[in-house]
Amino acid sequence: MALKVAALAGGVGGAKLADGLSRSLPTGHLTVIVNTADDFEHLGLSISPDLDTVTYTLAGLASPETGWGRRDETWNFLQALEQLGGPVWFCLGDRDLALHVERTRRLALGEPLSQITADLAGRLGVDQVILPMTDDRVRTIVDTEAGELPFQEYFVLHHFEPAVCGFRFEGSERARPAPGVLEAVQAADCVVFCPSNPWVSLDPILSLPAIAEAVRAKPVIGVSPIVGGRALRGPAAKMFSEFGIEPSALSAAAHFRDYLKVFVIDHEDANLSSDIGKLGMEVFVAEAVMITPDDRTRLAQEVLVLASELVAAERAA
Ligand code: FO1
Repeated sequence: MALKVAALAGGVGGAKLADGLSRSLPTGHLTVIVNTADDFEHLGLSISPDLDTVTYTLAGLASPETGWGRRDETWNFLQALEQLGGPVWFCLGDRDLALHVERTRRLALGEPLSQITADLAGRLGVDQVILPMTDDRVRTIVDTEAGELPFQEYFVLHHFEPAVCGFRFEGSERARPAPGVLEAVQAADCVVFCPSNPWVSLDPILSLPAIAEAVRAKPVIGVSPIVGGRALRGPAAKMFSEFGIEPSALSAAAHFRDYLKVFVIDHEDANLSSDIGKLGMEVFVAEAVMITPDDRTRLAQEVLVLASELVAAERAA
C-alpha cells in the first residue's frame, strides 16, 4: 500500500522534490502545502509565486531556465509596460500573466485562494493536491540593515543584497490553515520538508500554530537545502551567515530539530552525519542535488523508502 505524504514546500527547490514525489506516488497520495507569505500585490494583481512555481513544476510547464514562471514564455506585455514607464522589476511573462489575472478576478468575486488554486492546477493537468498554507493574508517582512522590506522587494528588487536581521510573518497569528491542510497532515503517514529555504519558505508555513502542532504529531523527513555550505538556490546560506550561524547541512538540521526524525543530506556533507545524528535524528546520505527530472524522481523514491521504514518502525514501537 503506497504511503500518504504531506509535503511542505516553498519555491523552486521545494517544487523539484514535490515533482519527484508527485511522479512516484499514486494520484491522491500527495498533498503539497505551499508557502503563501511571499505573495504580494503588483500592478493590481494578486501574485502567489510559490504556489505558481509548484503548480507549473508539477504540470511540467515550469521554465527550465529560471525554475519560476512558464517554459516557452514570451514577454510582449513586459516590454510594452517598460515602454510606458511602468514597473518591470518583477518579470511577468505573457502566459504567466493570464494566471495572475484569472486568480485576481476570482479572488475579487470572493472565491478562496485554495479553491482557485485547486481548479487552476487541475486545468493545467496537475493530478495531486496543491494547497496554499492559508486562505488568509500572511506576508513575510524582512528586517534588513536597510530597514524593513516586503519579501519580493527584498528578494527580486534588491536581489537579496541587504543583510538580514530578522523576519516577521505578518498575519500568521490570526491566519487559519486553508481547508484541507490539517486534514492532509493528519491523514499523512509522513510529512516531508522539501529542500526549501528554512527561514522564508518553511518557517512561514510552520508559523501557523495549528499547522506546527499537526506536523509535530507526525514523523517528518527533511531534505537539506544546503549542500557543501551553499544554498541549492537563493539566499538561505547568506541568511544563516547573517544570523552568525555557519551555513551547513548541520545548521539546517538544527533549525528543524524539533520536528525531524530523518534528515537527508548530500554526499558532499557525509562528514556531518555524526554531528547531525547527535541532534537526535537519523541521517541519510544521498545525491541531494536535483539537476534533471530523473534526479527528482530518484531522490523522491529514496525519501519514500525512508518514509516506509520510518512508518514501519513507529508502528512496531
Ligand atoms: N524571481 C526573480 O528573481 N525575478 C523575477 O522577476 C521573478 C518573477 C516571478 C514571476 C512569477 C513567479 O511566479 C515567480 C517569479 N519569481 C521571480 C520567483 C519568486 O519571486 C521567488 O523565487 C520566490 O518568491 C521565492 O521562493
